[in-house]
Amino acid sequence: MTDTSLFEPYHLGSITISNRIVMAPLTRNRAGAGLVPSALAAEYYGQRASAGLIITEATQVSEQAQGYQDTPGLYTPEQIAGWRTVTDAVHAKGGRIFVQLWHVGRVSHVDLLGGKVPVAPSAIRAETKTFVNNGFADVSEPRALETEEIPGIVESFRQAAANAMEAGFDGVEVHGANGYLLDQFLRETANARTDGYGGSIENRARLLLEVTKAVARQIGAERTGVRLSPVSPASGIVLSGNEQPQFEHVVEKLDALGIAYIHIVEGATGGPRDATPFDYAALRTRFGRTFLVNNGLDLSLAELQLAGGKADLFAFGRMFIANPDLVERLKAGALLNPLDPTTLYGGGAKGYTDYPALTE
Ligand code: 8OZ
Repeated sequence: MTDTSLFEPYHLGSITISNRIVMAPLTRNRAGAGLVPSALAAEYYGQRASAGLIITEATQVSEQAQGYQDTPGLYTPEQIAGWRTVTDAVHAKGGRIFVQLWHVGRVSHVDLLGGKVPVAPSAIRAETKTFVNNGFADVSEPRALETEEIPGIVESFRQAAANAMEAGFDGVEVHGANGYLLDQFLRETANARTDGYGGSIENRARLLLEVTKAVARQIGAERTGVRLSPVSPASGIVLSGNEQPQFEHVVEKLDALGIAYIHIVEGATGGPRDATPFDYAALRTRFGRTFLVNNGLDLSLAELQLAGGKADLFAFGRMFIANPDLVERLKAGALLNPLDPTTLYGGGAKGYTDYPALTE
């Protein structure tokens, strides 16, 4: 046991963050025309700059990568400029911010893709819905990516990582979780490929590792993190029972790439932490640098995990939506604002930038 505090600085890669509390990536569906983050986004993230680290909402690496209405991108000059206003707002208040880079794969709809069909490891539709045309709809039937198309996917992540540096981000988190493209490749239930990207633990991990390597080469391994959700059924993922060896392999290989952190969603994303047994300590022992955990944490659980050496950093999601000054509130033992679930996705300032801080 150690007596380290959540509220003291921590060295993450080559930066120092002011505490061990991280704002988790949170989709809010409020991007403006051209899928550019709005002025409100700069205000929203700036309000939350006392987090040790902010990880942005999932952000598309290309047009093909979009799966929901009004989620931002990082592949046009306008999007880069929009994100620059966000990173400036956070840095002006002494905060640090990584962008989460995202390709949704099969979790999309033809109406979001200019009539094109979503791409996936295999032509297996997910039993899940997306948000499109101002309502929920079943995701479209996907098509399997040709082997020749895979380098283009890797390149889109590399280019978006380069764009992230231009936009002033401190680093990049590769979204390998929650049933999106890279996670789809990891799963036997979504990936039936017979080329080098399917058919074995090593092959299913290949795309995630190629993407991470390309991002790390572009911006530095010390600025690169990866998010994983080993046993989450998010976005229609069907578990196979073989998650333990699959994810142990992934983490060993990520460790060898020298990246700054892995970010583990424990249990079902936004749901129970322990519905499916999984040995997270076996991932921690395979990774030499920062271990960031998330899902349904509160202050006492985070303190317990820190004291027990189970993780280094702790990401809070819903609590950060409702409490811009979450770090100060946790430190003071203050009451927390309740979350308004009706304003999570889409809309404007209401439920976005109007949650009060303690001092207001
Ligand atoms: C909620 C709604 C839409 C997308 C994830 C990017 O689960 C998401 C997401 C969450 O990682």
